[in-house]
Amino acid sequence: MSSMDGARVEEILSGLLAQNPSISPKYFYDGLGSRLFEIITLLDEYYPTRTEGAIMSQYSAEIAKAIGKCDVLLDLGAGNCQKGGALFESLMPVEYRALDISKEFLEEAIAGLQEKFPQILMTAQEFDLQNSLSFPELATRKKTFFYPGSSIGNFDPESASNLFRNLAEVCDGMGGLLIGVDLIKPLDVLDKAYNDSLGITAAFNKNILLNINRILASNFRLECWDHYAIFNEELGCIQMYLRAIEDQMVTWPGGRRLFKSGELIHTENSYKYTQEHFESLLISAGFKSTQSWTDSRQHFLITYASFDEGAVN
Ligand code: AVJ
Repeated sequence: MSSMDGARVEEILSGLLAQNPSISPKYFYDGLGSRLFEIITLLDEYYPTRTEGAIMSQYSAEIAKAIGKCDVLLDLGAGNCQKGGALFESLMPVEYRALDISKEFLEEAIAGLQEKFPQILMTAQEFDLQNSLSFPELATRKKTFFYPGSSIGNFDPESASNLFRNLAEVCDGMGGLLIGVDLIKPLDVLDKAYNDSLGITAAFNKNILLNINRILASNFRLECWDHYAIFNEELGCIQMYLRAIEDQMVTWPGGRRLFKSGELIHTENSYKYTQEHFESLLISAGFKSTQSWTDSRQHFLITYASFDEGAVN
């Protein structure tokens, strides 16, 4: 076991053994989980990905104009680099850096993009956004960060704020952040998006236990757990849990835990914002201005936060 694996095991165990057990949503994305998420994005009920794509393509010229000359484009949580690559035509960055928690998809994706855009310098970097960002080698360069998909929704507002502060600092008065976030909307729309009729979100949620079994050599049994997703109005987020169907003992080398029938393991928070709240977080973090774009139903928001005093919307 590498030290990295040891740290992962520690993190997972402390979540599983806590009074209110939890597993970090980053453990959703093993090979199967990443594919299940891709299927979620194809569901009628799951509006975010499709809506974000429509806003990005409808306003691509305005977005490119707001960003201006793009030197280094840093893609946070790049995955298959599809969304980052879609910006190349309009932004034409000098350099593209794809960051993600796993390098697995990155290198292949970059190889494909490099063929289409040989003039752009492209690199992949393994990175967990729970850690703070710093790019000393890019100190004098104008940096445009790209964080699409409402991945920011997995952070609570205070942690989101800290990430924004970190990004504003790294930008050092130049460039900015282009970010997609899910908006607060009628409950039934939210509910359907996380309780889809095909049960893909349920499979996505339960698959986290298969991944944990692999990492911990634990013995979670999927038939003993139900998917449970609910909007927490107080916090403003969708919360996903796995609910024990019956009393059960789960064991792993060196430990075990009894889960009582009905007990919950928290697997994800997905925060939703109003435009006003989201923009105010960015401004408080140090960005000078924001410009936002949304769809006609106001389901999703794209914001560019920058250091240009002019770009007020
Ligand atoms: C990738 C975090 C944006 O919160 O909607 C989809 C993940 N979870 N269905 C989201 C997810 C359940 C997704 N994010």
